[in-house]
Amino acid sequence: MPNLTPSSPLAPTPTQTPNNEEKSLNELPKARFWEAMDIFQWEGFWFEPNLIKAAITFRSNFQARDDDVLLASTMKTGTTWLKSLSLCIMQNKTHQKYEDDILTTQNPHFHVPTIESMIYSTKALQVKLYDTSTPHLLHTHLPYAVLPDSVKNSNCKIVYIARNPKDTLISMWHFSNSIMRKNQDPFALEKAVDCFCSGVDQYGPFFEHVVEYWQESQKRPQKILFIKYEELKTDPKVHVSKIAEFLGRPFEDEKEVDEVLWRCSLERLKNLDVNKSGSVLLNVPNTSFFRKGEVGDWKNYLTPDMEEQINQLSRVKFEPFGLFF
Ligand code: PAP
Repeated sequence: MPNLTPSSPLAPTPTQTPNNEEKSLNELPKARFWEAMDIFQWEGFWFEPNLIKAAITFRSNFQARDDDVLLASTMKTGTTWLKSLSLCIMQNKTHQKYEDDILTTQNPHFHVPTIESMIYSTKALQVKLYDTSTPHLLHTHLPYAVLPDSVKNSNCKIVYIARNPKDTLISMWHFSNSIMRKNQDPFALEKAVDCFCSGVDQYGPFFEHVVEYWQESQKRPQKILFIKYEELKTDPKVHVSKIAEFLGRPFEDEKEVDEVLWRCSLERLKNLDVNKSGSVLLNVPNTSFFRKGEVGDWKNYLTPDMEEQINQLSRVKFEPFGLFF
């Protein structure tokens, strides 16, 4: 049996008496994810049940301010990096001393929580989701369609980070193996590819998630900035400056850009004490957010058939929208 504890963020929490919400959850289409846990299809996407409940609460209660910033992504596309960069940009305190650097005090997922995963926080978060007295910097993995109306209709800004599907899948495979199959062999890659391609995946289908935000960013470029992990890797100064300008906090000079990029570099974050141990999310070690961070690592894992399976989907799902990776 997979080593899933009931308190894992990737595992459903047992409930004693089903209430109406849980009964209606049970009416949703259900599938087995990685032969380990049940996920449910809600609003066209697949989630573990606790995340659906959290998303419903968020959608019904959140009041966005015009100066809020919402980061968005599907899983393993560069969220940790984007959270770190945005924290530095929004704080605009890059000249602070090393010991005052917010990234040295806690893992980025503590400072910029993923809204629907806040239920799994191991620490008392400083972010008060439903308090509108100050602006928020938040993140979500939720698809665009289920965001609260106030997020869509206010002037709050959204930055979405996307990554090429093959590296996303390989990153997800490593991450999920480390969380869900700690003392077991890795889940068969062929099966993981099938889950990914069929869309029956955490926050899947991947392609639809990306396309929704892409289309919205095309319609409303002032509202949604769509960035690609690969662009950030190959031309970091240009793209981090674009994020800063979009957020209304342009860098003053090149030194500042270099400083932010250095502070948020994978090598540096990986080696900070706060990220080398502990966990800010139940059963998710902070170390699991930092691996290789390379473009093209999929070549070390995918067979030509798997590659073609994913390329074929990209051609059908992305290219008609002018989206290429
Ligand atoms: P999440 O969805 O669980 O939040 P996310 O941060 O989106 O994870 O993705 C993790 C990937 O980003 C890892 O990629 P890899 O598995 O291919 O190595 C991780 O290494 C990479 N990553 C994390 N921090 C950074 C960073 N500062 N710069 C570049 N890549 C990073």
